[in-house]
Amino acid sequence: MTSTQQNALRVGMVGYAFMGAMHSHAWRTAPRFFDLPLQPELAVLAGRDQAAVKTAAQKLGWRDTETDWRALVERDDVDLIDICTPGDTHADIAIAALEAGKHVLCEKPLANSVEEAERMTAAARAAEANGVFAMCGFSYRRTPALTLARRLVEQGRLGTIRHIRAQYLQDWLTDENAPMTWRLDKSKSGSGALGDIGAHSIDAAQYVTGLPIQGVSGLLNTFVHERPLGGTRVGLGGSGASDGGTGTVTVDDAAIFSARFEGGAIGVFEATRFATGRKNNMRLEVNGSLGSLAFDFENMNSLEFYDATQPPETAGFSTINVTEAVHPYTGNWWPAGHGLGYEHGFTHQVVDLVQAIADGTTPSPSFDEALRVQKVLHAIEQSAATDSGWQHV
Ligand code: SOE
Repeated sequence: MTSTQQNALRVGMVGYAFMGAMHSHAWRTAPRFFDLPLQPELAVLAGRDQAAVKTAAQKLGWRDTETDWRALVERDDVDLIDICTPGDTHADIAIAALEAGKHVLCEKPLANSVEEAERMTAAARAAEANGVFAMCGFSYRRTPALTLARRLVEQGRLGTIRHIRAQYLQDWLTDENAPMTWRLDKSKSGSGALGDIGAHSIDAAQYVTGLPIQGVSGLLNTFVHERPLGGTRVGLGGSGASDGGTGTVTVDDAAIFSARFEGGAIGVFEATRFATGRKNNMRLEVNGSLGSLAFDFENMNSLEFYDATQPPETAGFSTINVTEAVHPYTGNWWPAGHGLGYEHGFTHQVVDLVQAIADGTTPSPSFDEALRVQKVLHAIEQSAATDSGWQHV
């Protein structure tokens, strides 16, 4: 099967659940709204069940299918492998793809352990010498408001950073009868809320401030230890109905941790799937010597900004409507005020990955950056496991 155009970037994707559907949307949409130097093609979709992957390919717009990712990474009509699978397969697929000369986009978190992430990063560094590149899919940093936040910090508009405050609040597990999923099985997911959504907050905090986390103290908690087997996640096409039996939850339901950043800033983080009423509430606030910014994903087209250099009589948080053509990415979409959604961050992710590949530059977040997040996750788990510094009252 050959490309239909000269500057094609033929994509092979592994996995077609929530992230597979979202990444398919991004690959389809990016060339329609951005002038790209390479033209993504949805070439091959891989999944273990032949009938199911063919149905998914038809629905999501993929030309061909495979039932074995190993066959996919060896195909000479595929240029990039997009990994949308549970974390326990990220390392094997990414390393095989990079060694086969394929660019890689890998969903977050990079891996289920630092050891895996280190092997993936070594493979990415080696591949880059041959003009093969890799990116990890921390998509929230490509929400226009968070990209703007990064620019304001870079311009010095916040001054010296003092506080970072991050929460990622969901509630899809509040019901103790919500069924087991791979996300609750440590052997598949690596961790629970910590790595699934806490990783986003860690990446966003480091990205916006430009400051790496240097130390953490954490607490992990599991509220519900046994869940019904056989159901599907409600809200992702699942009814939650179960066919009997229970499984043991082996990951955290919630994580809270404090952090020390390079330069002396301190941070508090919270990630939970039990924040009743909060559906996908990712928030970040940064306080600096000259100002503050605050982002709330449930109001994702706005960025709150406080300029402490303003005279007191006019000081106050202003709401920046991040939909003007001057703002990151937004000029390629709708007129000011019409707003973007969750899916646009994934399209912007594709845009920047394709541009980096065409320019021969390292995409960001690179596997090296994602490895740093993995090390923070591991440090939090180590801290929580040793209960160090926890004073019992
Ligand atoms: C968890 O519910 C989840 O699907 C994460 O896995 C995604 O990374 C995040 O974008 C939305 O929430």
